[in-house]
Amino acid sequence: MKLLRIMKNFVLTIILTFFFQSHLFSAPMKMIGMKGKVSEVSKTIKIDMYDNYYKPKIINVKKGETVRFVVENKGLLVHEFNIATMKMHKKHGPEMLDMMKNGILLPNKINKKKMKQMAKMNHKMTHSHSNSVLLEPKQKAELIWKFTSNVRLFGGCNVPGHLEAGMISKININ
Ligand SMILES: [Cu+2]
Repeated sequence: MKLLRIMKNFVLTIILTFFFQSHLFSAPMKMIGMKGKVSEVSKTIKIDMYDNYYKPKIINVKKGETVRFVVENKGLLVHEFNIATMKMHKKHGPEMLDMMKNGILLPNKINKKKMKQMAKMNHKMTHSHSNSVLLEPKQKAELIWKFTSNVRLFGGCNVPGHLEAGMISKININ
């Protein structure tokens, strides 16, 4: 009887684990907001990237607001501006490390050709998340994001070592 109960608990644990994992996979993106529409942009915020920090350090937005981020890399290294929770940044780090190990991400260059080749085998290597931009020195890009909740977000760079070095800006959602 005891064995049966253990078995039951084991099966239940597995079911619950699958349920929560599948739920969590879809949850983070909705939680942090969504890709915004150009027609709904109500504010433009300029983000300058340096080695290894952003200007500004604090970003103020409102809940429900669609913001156009104009991101410019003024540093000498490749940098990312990724809107995410701290937990998501931590998870994204290893993906970037993989890109570096595969020669896609070089200190001051992105090997786009290799990125395309690798993407056929592993979609993570494309790095085309709607909540981030990855830029070479002197490159500029726009990111339109709609903030839909009060969750604690950070603009961060997940190029290995950069976040730890201070390449992170706090996003205040009021
Ligand atoms: Cu960086």
